[in-house]
Amino acid sequence: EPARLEDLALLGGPPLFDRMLYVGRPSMAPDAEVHARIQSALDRRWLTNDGPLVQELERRCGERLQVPHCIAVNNATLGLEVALRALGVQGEVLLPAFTFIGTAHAVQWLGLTPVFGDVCDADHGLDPAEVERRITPATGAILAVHLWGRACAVEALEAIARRHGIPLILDAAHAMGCGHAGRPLGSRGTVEVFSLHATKGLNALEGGLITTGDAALAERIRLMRNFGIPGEDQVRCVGTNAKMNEFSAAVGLANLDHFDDLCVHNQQLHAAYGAALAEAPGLRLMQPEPGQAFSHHYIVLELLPTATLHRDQLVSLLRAENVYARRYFRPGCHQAEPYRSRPGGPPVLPVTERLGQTLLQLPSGLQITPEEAHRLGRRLAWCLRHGDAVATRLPRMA
Ligand code: T4K
Repeated sequence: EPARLEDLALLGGPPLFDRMLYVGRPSMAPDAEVHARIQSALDRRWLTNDGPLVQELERRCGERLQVPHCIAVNNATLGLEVALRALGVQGEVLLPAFTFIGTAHAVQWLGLTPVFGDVCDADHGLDPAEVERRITPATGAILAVHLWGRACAVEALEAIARRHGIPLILDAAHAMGCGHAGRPLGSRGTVEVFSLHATKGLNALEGGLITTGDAALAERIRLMRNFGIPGEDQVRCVGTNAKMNEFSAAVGLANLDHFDDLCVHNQQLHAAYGAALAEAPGLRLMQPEPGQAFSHHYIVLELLPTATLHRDQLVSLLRAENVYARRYFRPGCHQAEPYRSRPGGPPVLPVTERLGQTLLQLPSGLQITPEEAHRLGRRLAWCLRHGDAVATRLPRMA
């Protein structure tokens, strides 16, 4: 515990950690296991185009997610694009503004029109009441996000989509290892799309998975992933190149062998942060949905109105301590280009705008031990307990 303000690294003390801790630092299987799988691809001289490692990854992830069809792609953004295209979505797509910009860009890139709604305070997912308010005959699909791996309001959103006869696409980029209603996420809505990006809990360097129970849709997705080519000398429809390569699948498979252990480690980190922050005034640590599987990959803090420091002041304090905390997601998509410059200007979305000002994410994964997480939590708690004094020594925040 710092005894004096000057013990904080930003005010001249030594940093809490002797190396930088990052949000998004990849957790990797032992090098030898990664190398062995990559070597197997080299030995086969089969490097991409639906290779054996990609097929193995699809099979194992499909089993794990308890979903009949699991199709690997080269990233989740293209995965969303291929899913939207394979569903023949036209016109407007209703989605939350509080998400990674890639969710919105996938829609815009296809020449569809993203229509932004606000999110629920409780789970940071698309608010069904907002969907009801904004849905029109021009709405071609609903695209909701399981943010931080917590299920969005899937039951309500499925009901709205069914009533309007439109598909529900779920951005499950964060949701590997996470469940809802006693099952893994991945089989809700019409189709779900996971990310296997390096910063994700299960990583394949770059990659994604599209999951669905609809066999005909799965077949269209497989075709579109590979230029619309079903086999030699045939082209059945328009397609793109959304194929995962064998090196990515090799990394994904090696990491999959250790993924359950990683989730346990992350749960221990979450508990250590939670214990240290229990007494911190004005701050809430995001909790999983009770009783459901959770990866704890995202450690998300929310600064409450009673907090003595602004979120950005905490981020500066942490950077000096060698903790690269992040401020996902700001600005909200509605306030990012090209959307903010659309005629009529961006809608006012109070929850999205507040969360963009008050959330921060802390490091997780193998780079940090539970003991270190506890130390970091205690430093944060100390700063908040002495927030009034700390604030007088920091540059003024807007
Ligand atoms: N939907 C949602 C809800 C998403 O969050 C995402 C992606 C997508 C869709 C699209 O999925 P993909 O098409 O990417 O499969 C990062 C990721 O690039 C992005 O995948 C992710 N969401 C997003 C939340 O985070 P940036 O712009 O924040 O990345 P960057 O370069 O600032 O890196 C993040 C942190 O990770 C840094 O602090 C450093 C650390 N890092 C990163 C990489 C790549 C490492 O330590 N090592 C690394 O190799 O977007």
